[in-house]
Amino acid sequence: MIVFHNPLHHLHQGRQEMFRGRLVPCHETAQRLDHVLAELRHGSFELRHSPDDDAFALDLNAALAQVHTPRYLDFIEHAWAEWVALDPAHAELDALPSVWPAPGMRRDLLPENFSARIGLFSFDAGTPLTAGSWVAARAGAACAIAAARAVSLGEARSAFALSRPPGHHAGADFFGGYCFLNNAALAAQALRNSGAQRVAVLDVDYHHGNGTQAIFYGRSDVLTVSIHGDPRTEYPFYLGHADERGSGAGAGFNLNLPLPRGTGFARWREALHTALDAVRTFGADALVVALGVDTFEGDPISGFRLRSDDYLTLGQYIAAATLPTVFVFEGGYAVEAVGVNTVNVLEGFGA
Ligand code: SP5
Ligand code: ZN
Repeated sequence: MIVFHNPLHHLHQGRQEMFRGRLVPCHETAQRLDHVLAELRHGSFELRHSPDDDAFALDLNAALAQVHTPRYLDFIEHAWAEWVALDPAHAELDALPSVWPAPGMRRDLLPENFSARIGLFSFDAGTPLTAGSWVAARAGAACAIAAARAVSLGEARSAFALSRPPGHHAGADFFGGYCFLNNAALAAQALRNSGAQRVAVLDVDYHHGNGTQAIFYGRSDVLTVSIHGDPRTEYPFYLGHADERGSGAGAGFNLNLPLPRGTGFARWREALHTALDAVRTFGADALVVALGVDTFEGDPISGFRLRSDDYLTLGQYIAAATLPTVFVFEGGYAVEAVGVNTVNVLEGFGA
């Protein structure tokens, strides 16, 4: 399997996230990815860097604009410089939003005030924007697109984008849930661009992929399926319920399979079976897997009970769909186990 790895991911390292009235250390750390990389080096994977040549940069800009809005991309690219220009002391802090527009308030006007703008383009106070966030996220997105291209060109049946920061909570015009650019959505769109008529996105991260769902909610060419902690009790709370089936032309092309906190692999794999049935019925030409391993029993912020060996089975199930497949790295916060669990999925999948 070809793996695209983002050598710039270290440039994004948030200090603190807001949790229950306190700023606590970020769960989404650079060490997570280092563990995956170390584990990959033990296996038979072909490691490549995310492309960074000028021609690819132009393609990347075009690809980003297919998934995200111009004003959002413009904000994320320049936010750090604006933040530091407000006060040189900001260079030692992260930018975190603290005010958001409620329904009925204006989203069409771009506020001049920085705090107002960072709130307009986000949905939580758990996703610090740092000096290197844009550069890291952009290089991570490049991995996702390069992985999609490698699979489209038939270089391999599957590829893995070791993107960081993660992506599936980021929408067309907002960040949150540790995510800035929606890597899985970018991979799906890249597969569409290079000829796949129907692309399925299967999201197995513990948290509902609200950004990916929202991006494709009105479209029938990309099926989005997500297995996740029930949003009645689990983050991101405000999306991911079973009755969300898509809208307009996209009606019937979104499937949510929420499961209660505490779910173990026996029940989880039944949901995976249902999810893969939906992918088959849809007639997908290619598959994107938003691969979070925060379903692990030892995950510090999640509530499912998968064990390390279960990830081998998970990979085998996905392989049985016999589709060209792009895996995109998402969550997983039991740092010591993230590498083994992630690589188990890839090894279970096979080539
Ligand atoms: C990509 C991804 O997995 N994003 C997840 C974002 C979750 N953010 C909310 C985290 C809530 C943290 N709860 C801490 C509990 C510690 N006991
Ligand atoms: Zn997650």
